[in-house]
Amino acid sequence: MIKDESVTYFIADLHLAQNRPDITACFLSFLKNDAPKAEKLYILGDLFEYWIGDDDKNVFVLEVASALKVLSQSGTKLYYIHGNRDFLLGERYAQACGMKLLPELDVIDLYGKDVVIMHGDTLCTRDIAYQAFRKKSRSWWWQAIVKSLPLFVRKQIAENYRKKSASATAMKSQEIMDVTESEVIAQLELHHSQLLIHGHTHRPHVHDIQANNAFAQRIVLGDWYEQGAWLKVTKQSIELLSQPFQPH
Ligand SMILES: [Mn+2]
Repeated sequence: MIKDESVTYFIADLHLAQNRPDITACFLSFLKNDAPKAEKLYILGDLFEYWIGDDDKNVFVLEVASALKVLSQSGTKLYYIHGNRDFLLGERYAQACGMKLLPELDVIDLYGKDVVIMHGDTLCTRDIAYQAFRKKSRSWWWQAIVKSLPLFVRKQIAENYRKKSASATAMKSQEIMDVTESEVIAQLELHHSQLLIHGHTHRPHVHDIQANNAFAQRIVLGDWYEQGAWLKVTKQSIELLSQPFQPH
């Protein structure tokens, strides 16, 4: 397929899981039919519902890797930023997918504009308990301990964590779960940027804001629980798009 040199896609929060074949089917169709048109595809975290290590090789994750690899070999450049669910996704799996791992915050040149990209969990500064866990779980010692555990133990921990996380999320207010506006502005000003793109909150929207004493925007990507969702950026336009799941 011919690449459109001036199209870039952004996706996040697919939460791919073996028990959700409808999401996987929609994603594989996106990789085959839509993504090849773009010169670049940025995956801004939570591609998977959870990730316990690159050594957890099953048919499901290998199928996703090979579909991404086909896309990268067709010439679309793939970039990946970790989410809060799949932050243990490593260099080995990224290579199998043909995607480049980016730092948790990156400033990219998007058709002449400096744009800040991230998963978005670091913007939710009012969620003190989560930020404390995040800090611990990104440390080398925590990751070394977890990676040394046998696969079945890590699976158990991930299952327990998901259950705990779901009940903790249900308890927290909508406000705590959303980004802190002042943190958004602080990041835009720190990086001299007028556009921030992130996922995580599952509230797709283009927010018009003010930063650096000028017009700025914060774009939130949609999740894939009910439909496929991506952001299409060209030299002239910015568009949040979605695609319904195929009936089966
Ligand atoms: Mn997330």
